[in-house]
Amino acid sequence: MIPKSHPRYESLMIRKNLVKGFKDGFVAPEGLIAHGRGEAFDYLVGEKTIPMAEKAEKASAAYLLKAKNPVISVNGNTAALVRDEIIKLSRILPAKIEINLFHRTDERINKIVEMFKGVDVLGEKTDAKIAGIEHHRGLCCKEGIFSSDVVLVMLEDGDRAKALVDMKKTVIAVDLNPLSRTSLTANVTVVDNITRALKNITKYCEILRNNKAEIDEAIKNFDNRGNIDEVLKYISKRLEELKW
Ligand code: PTJ
Repeated sequence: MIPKSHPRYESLMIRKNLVKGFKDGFVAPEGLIAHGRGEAFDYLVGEKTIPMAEKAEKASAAYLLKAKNPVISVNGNTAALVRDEIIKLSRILPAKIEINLFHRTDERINKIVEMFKGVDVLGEKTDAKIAGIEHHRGLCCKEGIFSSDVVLVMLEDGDRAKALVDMKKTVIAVDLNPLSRTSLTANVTVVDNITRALKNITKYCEILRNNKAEIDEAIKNFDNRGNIDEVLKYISKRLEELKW
């Protein structure tokens, strides 16, 4: 039992949920390693939503609200950590949900479908392929990711992010590592923990949804490369301040 008074309660609970997901068979063992990398970067931003992430979250909401066929891509880690938030966001927009796994097995797919029971999810059967992607992440659905105009990806690998951008889709990536290939390739990079990012994107969808002018403004004012540069400056400054 982890007491609520523990100074690292939230972080320990996230780990606990991922380990449970792993034991239940839908989080890949590699997902635990990927989470460790994310945690390290979360330390660097102070385990909170920094202003540049907030700006990217607002821009993400604007792109998603403007989209004709937005899709939220789900993998093992996101199913374990933000299933409820994904469902909430998909209803507000509305957006389709598609399961897309790097370490794809029928067993893991079925378990994730079961976790989303009662909600329409794509990805159990695939009928299209993303050009240039040889691994399982390339398998997708015609009515989902394949024909989408805006895709929200979390804990993504750089290959698919690039392939989706090459397909002229707007790629929104949530990734704590501002230097990952995904972060540098996406159209909107949210350097924040998925546990905070999804809530914030949903919050901005609720704020912006009836305000076309503000949606256009949020998109116009957003410069992804400039924002990543600001994240890197923020981290450097923070490290300087922490020196003794
Ligand atoms: O469930 P599957 O089979 O699709 O596999 C999923 C994993 C995560 C194993 C797969 O996508 C993978 O290997 O991802 P990578 O290439 O390790 O990339 C994960 C990225 O997400 C890294 O840059 C991490 O820093 C970042 N990350 C990890 N945890 C979080 C995170 N970003 C935001 N929030 C997190 N909680």
